[in-house]
Amino acid sequence: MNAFGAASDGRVRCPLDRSTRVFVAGGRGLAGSAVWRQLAREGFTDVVGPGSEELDLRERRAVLDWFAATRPDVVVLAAARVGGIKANATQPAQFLSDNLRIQVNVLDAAMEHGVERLLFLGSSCIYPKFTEQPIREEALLTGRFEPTNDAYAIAKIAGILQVQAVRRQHGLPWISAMPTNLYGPGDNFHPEYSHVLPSLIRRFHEAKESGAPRVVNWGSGTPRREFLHADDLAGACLHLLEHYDADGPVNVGTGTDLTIRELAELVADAVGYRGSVQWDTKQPDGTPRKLLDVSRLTALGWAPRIGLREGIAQTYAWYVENLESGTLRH
Ligand code: GFB
Repeated sequence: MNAFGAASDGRVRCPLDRSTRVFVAGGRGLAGSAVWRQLAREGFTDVVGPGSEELDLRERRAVLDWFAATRPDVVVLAAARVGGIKANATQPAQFLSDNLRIQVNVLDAAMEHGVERLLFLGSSCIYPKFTEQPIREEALLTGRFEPTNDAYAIAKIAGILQVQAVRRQHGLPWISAMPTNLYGPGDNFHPEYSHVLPSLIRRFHEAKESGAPRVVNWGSGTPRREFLHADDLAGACLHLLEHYDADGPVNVGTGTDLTIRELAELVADAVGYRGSVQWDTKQPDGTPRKLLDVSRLTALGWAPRIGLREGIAQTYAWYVENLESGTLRH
């Protein structure tokens, strides 16, 4: 039996008081800003989360002091160093060190200051490179990682384990969620280091603007990926905080995937690019397929709402607007 008397599959009903103080760690990032918007939409009145210039979550003393002063009741840990395949492959030392430090500092501080409800966000890249598809939560640690993101995966797995350890040792109802590849407004559109979807939006947009007859994307175009809009992730986060209390992480995805080539066609379409598309097979493909089994989440009564075509169109509109107003992060 756990804190909320959950059923064996972790199902509970534990609504959060809308006046409770919620700390969204990483509240300026893609996932965290969506969680913040969701909480505001749902009537939460005391959401806090300083930007990294104000509080560097890698600095242990600063994090402990901030928790002592602010005393949040609930924490959504969406802060992380993230990036696409090239960022992960070329900066493994930072991905390992920054993510471990952010997590340990926030989780330790939350423990020390008696945070009762906490949601830790991991990633679908924690699962083995070659594993049965769709990937069930039980596949964790059953095989070798995709080498381009092993450092990030190990850091995220350490976070899952720390959450489980706190549950075991202190009986707190902390939980973890594993989102699939995310996209949406507020994403990073860096030409080299971002994830594939924002990279393609930028590349196709620039090609359209300059009248370039062709674009060259990375890899073979054959890997399959699943894409979840950040607003859907945010909905799932709140749903899990209010309906789930168990040890195991919960996959968060749409349950459907497509090839990178198909994704490129969708993006070209949304942008209105009519030139040709080529593939640079010297660039890494990464894991061949990464589709999450979302039955655990579905059984808890949650499903995504935003279709990929609609989500890409909305994200592209956001990109153009922010490009024109000079407010893009990259
Ligand atoms: O989104 P992405 O970088 O992440 O790349 P992963 C997905 C696929 O898109 C790969 C292809 O097969 C790339 O070769 N791709 C094609 C491109 N063109 C591009 C491009 O211009 N930019 C990028 N980035 N890719 C990440 C992990 O893996 O997934 C992270 O490295 C994290 O740790 C994230 O977990 C969710 O899906 O391959």
